[in-house]
Formats: sequence, C-alpha cells, structure tokens
Amino acid sequence: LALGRDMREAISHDQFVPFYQPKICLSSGRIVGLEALARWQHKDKGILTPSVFEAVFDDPELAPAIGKRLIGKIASDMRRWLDGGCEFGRVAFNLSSVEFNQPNLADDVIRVFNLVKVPTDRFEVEVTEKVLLDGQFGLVSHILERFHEHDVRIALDDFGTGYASLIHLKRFPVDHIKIDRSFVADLEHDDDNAAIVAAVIGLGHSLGLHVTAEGVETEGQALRLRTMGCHSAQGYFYARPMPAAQMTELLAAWP
Ligand code: G
Ligand code: G
Ligand code: NA
Ligand code: MN
Repeated sequence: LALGRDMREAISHDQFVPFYQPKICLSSGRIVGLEALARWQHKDKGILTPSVFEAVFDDPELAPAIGKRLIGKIASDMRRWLDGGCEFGRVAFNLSSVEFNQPNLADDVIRVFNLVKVPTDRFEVEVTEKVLLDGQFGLVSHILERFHEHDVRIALDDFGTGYASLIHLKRFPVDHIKIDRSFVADLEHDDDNAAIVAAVIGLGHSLGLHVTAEGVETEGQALRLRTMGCHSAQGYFYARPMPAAQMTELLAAWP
C-alpha cells in the first residue's frame, strides 16, 4: 500500500479512534448494542471516515496492527462505561479478510478483553461474506469458533449484497444477520426491497438468528421493520456514529 506522509503519520501517531453508533431494539426502543466504526482524527482536517483510509484494512501488514489498537481502545471505553454504571449492551467491531490471516487472532483479542476485565460476552465480531469467501475456510472457521466459544457473538454484515450464499449460515457460527442498508432504503415505497427484507427477517427467525436492519433513516422505516418482526435497527434516524464521550452522554440520556 503506497502511503502518503499523512497516512504514515496517522499510523505512527496512532490517530485512529473508534466512533460508536447505537443499535436499538425495535420492540422496547432501548439501546441494545453499539457498533464501533473507525475514524481518523487528522491533525488539520478533523475527523475523517474510512472512505479515505479503508485501504489500510486490506493491507496485510497494517490491518492487524491498526485493528488490534482499535480493539484496545474499544475495550477501554467499555471498561469506563461499566465503571460508570452506563448500560451499553454489546459492542460490535469489524474485522477485515486480512485480519483473519492471523491464526491466533481470537486468542489475542480475548487476551485484550481479559486484561481490561470486560466480559467477552459483551463483544461481537462483524464480518462480511467477502471475509468468509476470501479466507482459508479452515482458518476463518477456526477463528470464528474460538470467538464463539468465548460467547463473542458473530454477525454477518451487509447481508444480501455479497454472494448471498445461505450456506455461510450453516458453515460458520453466525448468530446475527445485518440487513444491508441498500434494502432498507425506500423500504416503504419499493415493494421489491420490502419483500427482500421480509424474507431475510423470516430466514433469521427460522434459523434462530438475531436480525438487525442497517441504515434506518426514517420513522416510517423503523415502524415497518418493527411490524415485520425485525429485532433491532441502526441508522441516522436514531443517531450517527459519534465519539465515546458523546456516546456516554447519549447512553445516560436515552429513555
Ligand atoms: O463508518 P462508515 O462509517 O463510513 O464505515 C465504512 C466502512 O468501513 C464499513 O464497511 C465498515 O465496515 C468499515 N470499517 C469501519 N471501521 C472498521 C474497522 O475498525 N475495521 C474494519 N476492518 N473495517 C471497518
Ligand atoms: O460495517 P458497515 O459497512 O455496515 O458500516 C456501516 C456504514 O454505514 C458506516 O459507513 C456508517 O457510517 C454508515 N451508516 C450508518 N447509519 C447509516 C444511515 O442511516 N444511512 C447511511 N446512508 N449510512 C449509514
Ligand atoms: Na459493520
Ligand atoms: Mn453493514
């Protein structure tokens, strides 16, 4: 990966931080979890989204190091929330394909959780179908099983956009499917999207999986999803991804 000076500095000065977006239970309205999303705290340009640095998550040298440092920060934020009596549910973090080239990934990450004394069942790993397909089957399933043994939940992200091989739901220890936001957009006016969302929710129910809708931007979408039996929702309608300090305030103020 050819890096500009800015990016090299971002890595050496550890300028990547987790932002958090809440996930809301559609029947109770409560926050049941958060997704951690990486941001670059640029010295002049302010907060930058992965659109300008996503390539680092595909780099075999950089991704493991940056990923682990982010996970360390996530675990510390959670420790602080636990100490403050702040209920946040479960926190999900994303892992890319190249991060799965590390046979000890799960054990390394779990060691970090243990170090800060945050229970492992407070975490969730989000992977896309790309991760399941790119990686060596034996290695990826070993790592996911290892997480799973420690009650770290496994979510299949962007569900429906990849190869939609339902076989993934059988071959890997998936607990949770996240319906991609492209199907949630226009849910109220596009019958095809509504049919796809309904089918995925039905699939989730049949297989005993938790189902989250991503990219919920309107109250209409949220109501429709609730009627359809979707468990939880995430999106701008509720909140945008925000820094840990702001999330502390949101958690305290949420009804
Ligand atoms: O956060 P949005 O806010 O812009 O995220 C864009 C993309 O970057 C998403 O597909 C998300 O999965 C990915 N992403 C965000 N944070 C991380 C991270 O910490 N690790 C990995 N591997 N991907 C991430
Ligand atoms: O990991 P994943 O690809 O699912 O990352 C989620 C992405 O979706 C992030 O870039 C996040 O900032 C973005 N996002 C979260 N909520 C919404 C939303 O309501 N609308 C849109 N357009 N994007 C969202
Ligand atoms: Na994700
Ligand atoms: Mn997604």
